[in-house]
Parts: sequence; structure tokens; C-alpha cells
Amino acid sequence: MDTITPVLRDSNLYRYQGFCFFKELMPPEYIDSLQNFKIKEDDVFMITYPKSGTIWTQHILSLIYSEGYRNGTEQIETSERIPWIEFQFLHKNDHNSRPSPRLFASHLSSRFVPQGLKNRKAKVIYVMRNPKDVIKSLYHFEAMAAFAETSPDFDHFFMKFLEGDVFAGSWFDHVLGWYKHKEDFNILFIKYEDMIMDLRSVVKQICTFLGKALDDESLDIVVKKATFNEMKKEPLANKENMPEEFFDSKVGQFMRKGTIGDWKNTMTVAQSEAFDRIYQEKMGDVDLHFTWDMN
Ligand code: PPS
Repeated sequence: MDTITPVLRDSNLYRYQGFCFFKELMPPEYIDSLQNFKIKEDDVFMITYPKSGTIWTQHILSLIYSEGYRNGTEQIETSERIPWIEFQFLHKNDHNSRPSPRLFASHLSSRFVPQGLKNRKAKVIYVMRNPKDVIKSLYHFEAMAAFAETSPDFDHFFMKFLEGDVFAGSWFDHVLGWYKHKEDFNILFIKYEDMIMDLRSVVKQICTFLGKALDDESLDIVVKKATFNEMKKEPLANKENMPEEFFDSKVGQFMRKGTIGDWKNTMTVAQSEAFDRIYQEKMGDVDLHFTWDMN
């Protein structure tokens, strides 16, 4: 097993092969065991770096597979429909007894996912978001999530993010790891900003990838129920069912702003320029382009 190091002094994270895991929730032995997790050909994995549109895409997948909840399953928790593979230790789901097609969510980088996913039959949907908005969203999330460390100020958090000293490690490593290994997987990349700008097209793209032919009425229902305003009203989507010791709803809300470009309200010009330089260094030759604001 590779070296395991604490991320920062007193941190609740540990670094393992470049990724940062929660000490209590994700022991390295369990993470290693995922390599041999048995994949079925009709499995679907939805993967994100945190704060990139995870719950949104989970919600969309739930709606697609339940035909807009017309089968009366709206009270089933998203994490039950689409459980996290790396939090098995916490949920103790028996994935083997789940009916197919099994849907999974994960924040793992490509090096940690089950080897069987490389059969290129099981499907992977990777959702990404412009990293400046990820920083802003994660900064707020840290403050409300009891299991994450709260930074004293944005500048401190900004540096921590650039060092990759946050859960899931470096955004650059995560996105590049998946993107550069795309030939290994049967994978669809989607962008948070495209969902904001034309949700219907992205939902259609997801349906095509999954081989789910929804009629126009079902598609309308999925799109309507997946808008920010509709999801904000849904206690389950907004994680209002989570105990206070996990999420402090007095500090903030999970469904916070749901926009493109909110980073501009917090990041200084100097921080933004420093970020651009690092972005250029790390992503320069990669054909990935993000929408940074609504203009
Ligand atoms: S997590 O904790 O990693 O699972 O978070 P994640 O779900 O990836 O990201 C949370 C951000 O997604 C926004 N969100 C949405 N935006 C637009 N429309 C819809 N329907 C939607 N659902 C979730 C949520 O508001 C968080 O972004 P911010 O910028 O903080 O508002």
C-alpha cells in the first residue's frame, strides 16, 4: 500500500495516491478493495469533483429512471437510488442485491474506481464545472458541513484548494485524470454550465447515452423538476433530512445560488489572475473549455 499522509496538521483528511479522503469515513483498505468491485455491464456511474453538479445530476438520473416519479417513488432518498460507492463503509449498502441497472455516484478519481469499469460497457457520466465556481461553492459548503474543516477566511481556503488540500484533492488532477483516460471508459462528459444554459439538451444527451427513450411529456417533467427553483423546494434535494450534526442549515443551504460566475463576488482580481496562471500551466494543451460567467 502507498504511503498515507495527513493533509494538514489536525486535518480530518488523509492523502493517499494524490487523493484526499475523510479519515473516519473512507479507510484506505476499503478504497483499495473497490478495485475488485464486480461491475455489471448495465451499471451506470455518475462521477464528479465535489460541487460540480453532483446532486443535480443524481436528481436528473433519478427522474429519468423513475419517469419523473410517476411511479410514486419520490420519497426515496437520492442516496438510496444512487448510492456512493466510496461511502459503503458508512451506508453498508448491499450492492450485489440491488436490481439492475444499478446507479452509483462517486467523487473518486479515475485511478480508484473499479477495474471492471474499464470494460467500456458499463457507463460513466462525468460532470464538470468551472473551477472558480467550484471554489466558491466548496468554500460555503465547508462552513455548513460539520465533517469538513472550516477555513478562517476565503484567502486561506483559496490556497488550500490550490494545494489540493481539500476532500478529493486537486481539481486539476481529478478533471485531467478522467479526461486524459477517457479512452479507457464508456464515458459521457457534461458541463454544469451547459446544464444551466440548456438543461433540456443536456437531459436529452444523457438519455441518448443511457439508451433511455423518453417521450416529450416525460422529458418536460424531468426538465421542470430538475430546475434550481423546483429542487430548492424539495427537502430531499436540499438535504434538509440530514441531521444538524452533518449539515448546519443555519449556516447555509445546500441549494445555494446555482449560477455561473458567483466567484466574481468573492475572488479578488489578484486571486483570479493567480488562478488563471495556474489554470493555464496545468490545462494549457487540453481541449477543455469552461464558461466562466453569464456574459
Ligand atoms: S456535492 O456536495 O459535491 O454533492 O455538491 P454538488 O451537488 O456537486 O454541487 C452543489 C452545487 O450545485 C448547485 N445545484 C444546482 N445548480 C443549478 N440548478 C440546479 N438544479 C442545482 N442543483 C444543485 C448547488 O446550488 C451548488 O452550487 P452553488 O454554487 O453552491 O449554489
